[in-house]
Amino acid sequence: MVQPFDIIPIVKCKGCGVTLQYDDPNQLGYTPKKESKYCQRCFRLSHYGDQMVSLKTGIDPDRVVETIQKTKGTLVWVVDGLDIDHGFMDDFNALFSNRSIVLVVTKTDLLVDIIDSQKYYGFIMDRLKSMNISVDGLIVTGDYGLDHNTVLLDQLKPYAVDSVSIFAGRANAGKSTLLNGLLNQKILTTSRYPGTTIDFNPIHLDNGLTIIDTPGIENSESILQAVDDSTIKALLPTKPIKPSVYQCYSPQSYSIGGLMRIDIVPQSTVSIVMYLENNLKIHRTPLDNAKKLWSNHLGTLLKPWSHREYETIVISEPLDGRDLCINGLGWMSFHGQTTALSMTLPKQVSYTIRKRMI
Ligand SMILES: Nc1nc2c(ncn2[C@@H]2O[C@H](COP(=O)(O)OP(=O)(O)OP(=O)(O)O)[C@@H](O)[C@H]2O)c(=O)[nH]1
Ligand SMILES: [Mg+2]
Repeated sequence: MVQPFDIIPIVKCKGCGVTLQYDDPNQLGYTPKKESKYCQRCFRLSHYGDQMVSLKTGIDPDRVVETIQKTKGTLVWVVDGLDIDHGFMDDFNALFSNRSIVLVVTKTDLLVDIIDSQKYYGFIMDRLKSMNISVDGLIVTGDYGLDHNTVLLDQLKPYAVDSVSIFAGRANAGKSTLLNGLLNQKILTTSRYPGTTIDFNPIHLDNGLTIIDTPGIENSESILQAVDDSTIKALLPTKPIKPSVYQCYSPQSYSIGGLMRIDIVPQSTVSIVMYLENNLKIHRTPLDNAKKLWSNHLGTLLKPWSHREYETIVISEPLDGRDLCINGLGWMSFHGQTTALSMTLPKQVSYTIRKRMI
């Protein structure tokens, strides 16, 4: 017979929403202390920034979407302001129809040196239109709008028509950071790595409202999925982006570390402005030397790099006046006509071409 003291209640980690367990240190949710409110992984992430387990695994994106669909409430969709293009799933509005959706754009403090707030706001509105995404409200956080908590709450109020608000979005968009700001307390675990929040994590507020932190929806076509866990942070900007400008007069190849390479034959002059993590090294070489450089130096001089196979994609669409956005990496802006342009990047990493942001 089961004795009452054998019944262990299900307790969730306050930091990441995972069910706590006390038996297996190698599985998610482990904590050695029964009275602990946080799992060991959250404790270590918060105190030592230590990864413990791969943060790219374990959360099934379809399950996250299904659970959001089944949960009644206002959807607060959080998007990383550096990568609006890859912040949504295909058919976004069809996935989340018949509910109020507020879009919150984060990390705009990283854009302060390159675009002003009015232009940025206009850019987002345009971009949403061209991606066929419609939302009921748009809030731009950080340096371009507001500081968290009270202001954000006030801005959310008109749209948060339900007593429940679900904060969801791609992994690493800044959902848990935003909620900590809104709560004015560091309750939820945040980290530089995608995949920090493990399960749905409701927080009941004194005023009767509930806000729910959710696991980020993994972006399988992001370059972050194509590199080792230890490399991820080298790709993610933490300081305002400083663009680097290149003038291309003759056939040239530009390698971003060993992550990707872009080969250009200009018609006359092409200027390229790259918006990437500031410490990534760009190697420029005459086009006829590019193949040799890659075969001799990928992973040594050219790093960070990917263990995945690479593929070369010929871009026939004119890029003059356009941005080429690489999923998870950043974007480059082109001015001037090219005769030929191709890029080599790890397989399954997606890209978009859009009207220039700046
Ligand atoms: N500069 C800057 N960094 C931010 C901002 N918001 C979040 N971050 C950083 O982005 C990283 C990810 O933030 P999280 O809050 O953990 O993101 P998340 O969406 O909850 O991530 P998952 O739980 O993995 O889906 C952390 O390093 C944060 O410090 C912001 O507005 N500006
Ligand atoms: Mg989170």
